[in-house]
Amino acid sequence: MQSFLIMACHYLEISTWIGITDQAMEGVSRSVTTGERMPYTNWGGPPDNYRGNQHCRTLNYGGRGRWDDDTYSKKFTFICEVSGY
Ligand SMILES: [Ca+2]
Ligand SMILES: [Ca+2]
Repeated sequence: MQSFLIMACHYLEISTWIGITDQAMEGVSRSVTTGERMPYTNWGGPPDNYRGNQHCRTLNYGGRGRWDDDTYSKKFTFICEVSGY
């Protein structure tokens, strides 16, 4: 999945929501769509769960393809996973 996300965001240099969250269990990244675990270690900044309120993963923070955790209330470009294609 990570390689797809990097390809999809190749020309973007802005933070992008990628449909992954640790809302259910802090520190455990899972797909919002499938619940599949999405372990990842190439963070652009520490996944610090700032103020206990950062449960969404973004791509392209601190370098292209790198992840960050952030709050739901921020507005970023997004990528959604759909089935049936
Ligand atoms: Ca979190
Ligand atoms: Ca953070």
